[in-house]
Amino acid sequence: PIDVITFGESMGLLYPEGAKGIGQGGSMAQSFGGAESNLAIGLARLGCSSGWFGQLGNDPIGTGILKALRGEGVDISRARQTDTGPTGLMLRQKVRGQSSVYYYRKDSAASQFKPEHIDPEYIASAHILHFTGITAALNSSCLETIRHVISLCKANNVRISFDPNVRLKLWNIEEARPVLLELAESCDYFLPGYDECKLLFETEDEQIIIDRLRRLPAISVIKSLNGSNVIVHQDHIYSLPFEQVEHVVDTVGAGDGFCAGFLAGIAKGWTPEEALALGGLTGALVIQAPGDWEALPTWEEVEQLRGNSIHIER
Ligand code: KDG
Repeated sequence: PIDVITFGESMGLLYPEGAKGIGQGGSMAQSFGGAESNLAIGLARLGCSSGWFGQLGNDPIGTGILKALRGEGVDISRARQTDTGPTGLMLRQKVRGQSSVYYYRKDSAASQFKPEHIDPEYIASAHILHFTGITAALNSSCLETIRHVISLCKANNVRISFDPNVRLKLWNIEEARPVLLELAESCDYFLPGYDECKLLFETEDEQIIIDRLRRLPAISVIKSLNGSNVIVHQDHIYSLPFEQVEHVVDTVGAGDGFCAGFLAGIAKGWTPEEALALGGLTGALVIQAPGDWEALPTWEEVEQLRGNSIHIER
């Protein structure tokens, strides 16, 4: 069995080195990103078993992503490289403190993922299956693939974790809302950000948002509500203030880092409240360095940072 299996689109990532913006000359640094592979790396570093799958192009970027994931200890036995499209790319820059992303992912290999590419036995081998709303946004065959995976999870008692990861460059909120709410109904762990809750529930009212989350079957975790991360489950609400962060370098990947820590805690058999503390720590570490996943901590680093306070192994 694998603690957490996830799937989605991973892409090459290019960002300017130094002070120049995209299109202004100068050199670009190479990395890769993808919410789901970020999460899989985070889990592996925290000592959990994790698997990632999806389609990549038969190109050096795709090969590099697979090598890096393998090197991090992520199981990629079901990941595929195909000739039907390239590996997607994203360019990112930070200008005057504001990050922007430019996608080059239309018709990518990942976007051609279909239900028949899923290995049911692999899905059944997971304790937890995680996906994000980014995959749902790609196109209808990717959304159908998610629905197929959900039905396999339900048939095999695999718990489902879902991060809506609203990306308004991929679809508009009117298209996204019904789909993401449908997926939220079918998961066991729903992991939205507070800003995403506002978009999904069409309100700025904190109480209404909490009431809507209470009606979901899932344990919901609101990432980032007034300086805290908050668990909402029926009548139970538990709020934990953010970790102190001295210097925020790059907030991209913070949500994935949080989810990795939270699910690592759940996979280790901790309570959601204990898992929330680990998620808060891993999310806080990611934003103190550039890149989406590079600063994700190992379990040893977590122990060093925390002394014994987070050591709740059962
Ligand atoms: O969550 C961080 C992601 O935004 C990044 O890694 C890229 O998956 C990504 C996307 O589609 O935006």
